[in-house]
Amino acid sequence: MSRLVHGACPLDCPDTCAWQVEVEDGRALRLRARKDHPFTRGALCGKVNRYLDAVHAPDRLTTPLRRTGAKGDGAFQAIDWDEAIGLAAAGIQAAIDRDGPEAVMPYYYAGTLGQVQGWSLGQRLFNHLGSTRMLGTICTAAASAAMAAMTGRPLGPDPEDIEHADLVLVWGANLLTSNMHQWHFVHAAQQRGAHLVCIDPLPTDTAQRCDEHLQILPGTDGALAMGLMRIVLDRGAADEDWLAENAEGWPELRTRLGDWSAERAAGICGIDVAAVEALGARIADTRPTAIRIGLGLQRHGGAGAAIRTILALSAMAGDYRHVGGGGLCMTAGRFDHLTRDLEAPADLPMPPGRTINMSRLAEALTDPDLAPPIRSLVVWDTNPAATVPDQLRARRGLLRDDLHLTVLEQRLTDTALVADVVLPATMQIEHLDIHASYGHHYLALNLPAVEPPEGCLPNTEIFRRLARALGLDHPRLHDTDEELARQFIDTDAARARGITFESLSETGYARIDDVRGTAPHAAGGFATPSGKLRIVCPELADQGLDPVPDYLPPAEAGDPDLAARYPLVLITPATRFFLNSTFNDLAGHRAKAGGPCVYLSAEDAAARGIADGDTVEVANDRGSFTAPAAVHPLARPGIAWAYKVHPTDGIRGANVNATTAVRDADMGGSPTFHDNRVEIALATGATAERDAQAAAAGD
Ligand SMILES: Nc1nc2c(c(=O)[nH]1)N[C@H]1C(S)=C(S)[C@@H](COP(=O)(O)OP(=O)(O)OC[C@H]3O[C@@H](n4cnc5c(=O)[nH]c(N)nc54)[C@H](O)[C@@H]3O)O[C@H]1N2
Ligand SMILES: Nc1nc2c(c(=O)[nH]1)N[C@H]1C(S)=C(S)[C@@H](COP(=O)(O)OP(=O)(O)OC[C@H]3O[C@@H](n4cnc5c(=O)[nH]c(N)nc54)[C@H](O)[C@@H]3O)O[C@H]1N2
Ligand code: SF4
Ligand SMILES: [Mo]
Repeated sequence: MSRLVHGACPLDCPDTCAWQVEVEDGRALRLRARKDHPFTRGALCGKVNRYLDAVHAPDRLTTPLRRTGAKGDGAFQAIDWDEAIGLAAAGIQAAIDRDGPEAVMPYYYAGTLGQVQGWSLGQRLFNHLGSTRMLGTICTAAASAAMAAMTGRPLGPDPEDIEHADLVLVWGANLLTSNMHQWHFVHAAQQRGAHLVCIDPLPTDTAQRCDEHLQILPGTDGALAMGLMRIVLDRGAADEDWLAENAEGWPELRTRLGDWSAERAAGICGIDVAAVEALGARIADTRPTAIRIGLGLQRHGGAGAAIRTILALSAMAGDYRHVGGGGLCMTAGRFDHLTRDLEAPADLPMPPGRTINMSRLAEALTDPDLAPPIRSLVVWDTNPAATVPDQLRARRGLLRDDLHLTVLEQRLTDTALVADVVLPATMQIEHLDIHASYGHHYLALNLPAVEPPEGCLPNTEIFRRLARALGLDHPRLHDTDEELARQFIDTDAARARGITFESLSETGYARIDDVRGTAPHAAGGFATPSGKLRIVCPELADQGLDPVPDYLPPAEAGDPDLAARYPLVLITPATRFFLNSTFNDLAGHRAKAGGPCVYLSAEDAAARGIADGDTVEVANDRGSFTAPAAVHPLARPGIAWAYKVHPTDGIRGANVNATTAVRDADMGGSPTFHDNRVEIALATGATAERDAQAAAAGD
């Protein structure tokens, strides 16, 4: 007889799907998406349908490893857990003894979004040591900072209510790939007659399904938003009453719009004036308009400014008055009242430590002037050797002989391959966790469904053992997984809604609020001191930023001098069958994703003598990678793209991040992955290869 165990998808995806694991005789047979979950709606995505392939993969890490050869040789020896924990602790202690606790740095991200396995005991341990703190910027920092300034926390309409909008702008988001369950609600609006507009430099599958596609130049979103606002204003459609009551700083923005016109916006965005005018008129006339803001548009130099202008557009058009109207980027702020931070409990002593921006890892590991240098890096839930900007420099840093690297992993990733000690971690169906979401309003509990393979431990147990080995016995470093999950929802608001560990064990998931079907910001309700939306943010002047929302050009994409040397902007967005680098070494996922590939327009290909399928080199001053070229009929000249993050097949290989820059956007210390200039040329030998193929075909 099989049984069903409640769980949730752990991946870094806004959808946080609820599933049940079908278990028989201690073995997981199947994952079933919850049909009754209003966001999951009975379907997992193509990647996670095959999650059990990863759980059962024969090459999964199931024993701790220690490096035996030179760094990066990839030669390891299996060891037992006592020795492994001893080696990891010795690496940390040696760094502390030599240069103090700041010579130790934890490095983690959202390999799992689970609060217990991802965001609890590891952070507590390093906070308690007084180590270097990591600024977690790699994904959403610019958007988060822009929203912190304007709305206090990420808030907006309920993503399910977008079905009530009559005009939907899908702005810098490839929903069908990276937020596929949101599409249901956008499509429902379309079926009701709503007009869908995709704003994206690339001809994505989502763009093809919308009614209209504005294929703007990368990093010019702020200009488009300013132009659209000017049109709405000129048509007398600014919602002066809502703005007077629920926003701060509209008069300053109204004045600023005097500098803008449809022509100016169209010129900067590289699109027809008529398209800007038509969309402006449509927005002026359509309530509610919803804007689903993706994270792709904030991987540029002017990212924070762009997000601010888009939120200002929703505000001035009066969309927050209406059910389903207004700008929505992330839902994280909805969980604040109901959940607690597990990383820094009040009763745990935490000596101060310096902070290093995770997106600048390549620099931090190779900067000869960094004092103290990082001598011990402990990595969990992330694969920086593949996913950080300036990958080749980061890898040089990771290979430093005087750096001790401990990696907690499920698989032998690019980062694990260069580690001194590898500690095998459990997977989602084997451990306990609890999940909030950044794309909807439901909590989910993930109960262990099966025993882990012998040799794998949950991250939390690894950190408990590491604390013990370092002689640290504070009780907050030794809370059990269940205690941690209970602490996360130990709030009056959760209790008031009847949400407890016990209730979640019964139901698997729970709705956190009653926002659905309401207009939560009709009368303000933002997480700012006044509850109003802050259009003008005077304190930003201290950071050299404009307090009034306005267009800020991208860094490389908008640099004409650099364009002379590197004429193509390379965008590196999400692909359907990997999640960042997760799953990229599994045969089934690789087969579906196809190999790495660089897309470019026919015009750009012809100008370089490149034919479809030719091996090309994509290069700039930072580095290069090679891949087959694919000529795309809808690609815009001047813009190329390659999906993140294909495997490099060994530690010497390069992926798209060999070309991306260590550079902060305007806000939040955010990286600028899509703001990247390159040149593309036939790879050495590619012409010979093509001739040989032609000759063979002719034989
Ligand atoms: N299948 C799959 N799903 C994923 C992921 C994955 O790797 N694979 N990754 C997950 C993670 S970590 C995240 S953060 C999210 C990311 O998901 P998204 O928010 O969708 O972010 P991206 O994939 O970076 O880019 C989305 C779109 O923004 C466009 N874009 C790039 N530059 C600009 C610009 O200047 N302006 C505009 N308007 N558009 C621009 C890109 O062309 C792309 O189509 O998805 C999550 N979901
Ligand atoms: N060029 C380019 N680069 C990008 C981006 C881009 O758009 N373009 N996007 C950026 C973005 S948005 C993000 S979020 C980052 C993400 O980059 P990463 O944080 O490196 O994400 P993943 O590649 O998914 O790696 C997560 C790792 O966590 C491991 N893991 C999962 N669960 C557990 C667990 O329970 N325990 C342990 N110990 N390990 C676990 C997985 O096996 C996997 O190897 O990449 C960034 N890199
Ligand atoms: S990756 Fe996203 S869409 Fe796929 S199952 Fe997980 S939460 Fe759902
Ligand atoms: Mo991300």
